Amino acid sequence: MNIRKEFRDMSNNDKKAFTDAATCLMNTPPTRMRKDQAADYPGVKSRHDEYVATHINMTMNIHATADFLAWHRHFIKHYEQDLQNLCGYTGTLPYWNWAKDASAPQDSPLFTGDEYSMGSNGKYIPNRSDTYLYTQGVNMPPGTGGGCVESGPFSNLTIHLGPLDLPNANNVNSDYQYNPRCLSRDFNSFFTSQYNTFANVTDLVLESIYVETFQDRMQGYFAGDAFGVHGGGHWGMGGDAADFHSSPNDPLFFLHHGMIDNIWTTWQNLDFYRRQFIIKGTSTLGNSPPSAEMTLDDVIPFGFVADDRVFRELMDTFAEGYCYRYE
Ligand SMILES: [Cu+2]
Repeated sequence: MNIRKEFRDMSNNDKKAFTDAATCLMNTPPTRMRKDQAADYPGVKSRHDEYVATHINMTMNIHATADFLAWHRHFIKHYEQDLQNLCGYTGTLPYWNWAKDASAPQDSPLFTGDEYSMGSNGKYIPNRSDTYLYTQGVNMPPGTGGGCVESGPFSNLTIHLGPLDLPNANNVNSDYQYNPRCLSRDFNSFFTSQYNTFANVTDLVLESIYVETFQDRMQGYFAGDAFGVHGGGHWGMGGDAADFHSSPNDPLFFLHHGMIDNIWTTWQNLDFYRRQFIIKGTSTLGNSPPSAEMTLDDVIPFGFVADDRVFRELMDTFAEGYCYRYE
């Protein structure tokens, strides 16, 4: 049994081993993209980029779908395995319990910017105005950073893909365009204090009887809850982690989705007999364009990340090939 810990509960040595391995993956060449595909994916320069490109490619089929939770579970599980197999990491994937930092994520011990942190906030860019987010109908105030990650792990990083749909950014013109730049962050309590508190998590888990309610509310497709814990976390991190398509550019993506997976397992475990294999929905974002209801026998693709998997195999963290739990 592998135990996934909250990042702040790890020893300094383990924290650094994790961020070293995450950096290593960004310096490891692609492993699954064939040479003859490289011309179609000019921005894919590393193994890490294969995760980003796969997420870009599948964005409209893995969010607000039946397999949102399962797809991201397997995506981050494979990331954990790559850290171990390609970069000599002996630990497990940490998660970030943002509820502990919901009032001021920029002050979190995870982001002090020392060598045992997940890297700092982005450099503060003053004098920015609010941004209207059309999809959610929300006026977003500027966050506490906005520029490049300044210190600690990931501060000397060059990322290659995206952004595709980030407000106030130079978005790329084509999906896999090569766009070298620093990693940016912009922690913003406007989101986390509304959507990522302990009360948000408990209400989500305890009030969602049906999986469709649970997954919709988590992603914020719910009247009066425009972001949910999933969207609140992404926008609360800001910068590259807030780009709908290319958010896995920031290694923090994998800690955020660890927390999302943690919440899903908690919800499943409250009534495991009924919830272990319960799914609901289609394979297109919000069923647009309309598509068939997914079943547990469906084969789910993982692009450059991993082999295809049968949906049913992704439903239980104690199943064959998994065997992990959250502490
Ligand atoms: Cu995603």
